[in-house]
Amino acid sequence: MIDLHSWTTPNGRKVHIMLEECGLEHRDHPIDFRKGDQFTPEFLALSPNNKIPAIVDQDGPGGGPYTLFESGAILMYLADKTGMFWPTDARGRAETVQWLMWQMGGLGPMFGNSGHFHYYAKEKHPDSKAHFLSASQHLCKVLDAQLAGNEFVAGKDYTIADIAIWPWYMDPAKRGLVFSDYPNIQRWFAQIAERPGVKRGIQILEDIPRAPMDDKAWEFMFGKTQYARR
Ligand SMILES: N[C@@H](CCC(=O)N[C@@H](CS)C(=O)NCC(=O)O)C(=O)O
Repeated sequence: MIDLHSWTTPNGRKVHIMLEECGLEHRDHPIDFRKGDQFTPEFLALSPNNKIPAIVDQDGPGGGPYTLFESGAILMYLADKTGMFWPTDARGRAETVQWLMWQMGGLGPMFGNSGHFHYYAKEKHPDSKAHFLSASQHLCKVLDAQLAGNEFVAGKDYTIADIAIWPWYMDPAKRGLVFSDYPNIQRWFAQIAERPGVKRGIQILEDIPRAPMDDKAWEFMFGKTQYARR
């Protein structure tokens, strides 16, 4: 049994999809960061960086509970645990890790910041908005070119690299991106959207009532509480 502590954002959803794709049993615990759930002592004990997702595998390595945070690390751990979506040959595995790192270090932060300046930022910073949009558009061009010659991100097989990237394209307009500019990404996105495990994964925690995006929520997410020393 895996205890999942998460929310319906791209970093959360990649783990939700992986759990469903692998057929792993899980109990879901919502962390609504508009309510400040990410700052409870119980959650910080699992995820000291106050970010979702975190998991506790009740049947961890060597037996007993094992806690892990950082979505990329969780995907690799679950892939190791199940042997799924993780090529066994050295070349295939390195390609998968390469694109996973590309997502974790590049696409995630750039899309997140582009979303921030298009959607959440209280003050409009045209330079910041343009900078993160250009960086995101650049990453889309790189991915679109990769998918022009490959069915999946790391080649012919569906891997954790696809699972890590896919949820970031669920709402491209929120980040200022025009999806039709990237036809190969659109083809890949539509193909993966049809997978039953993906359909189930994106339903996880969807029905939980969420707190409104008001001043209190903004303070938790981007104000003093977010950056307090703990
Ligand atoms: N590198 C981390 C990023 C996690 C992350 O940024 N999570 C966001 C939601 S997508 C979060 O928990 N935000 C709540 C907060 O910052 O307080 C990962 O991939 O797990």
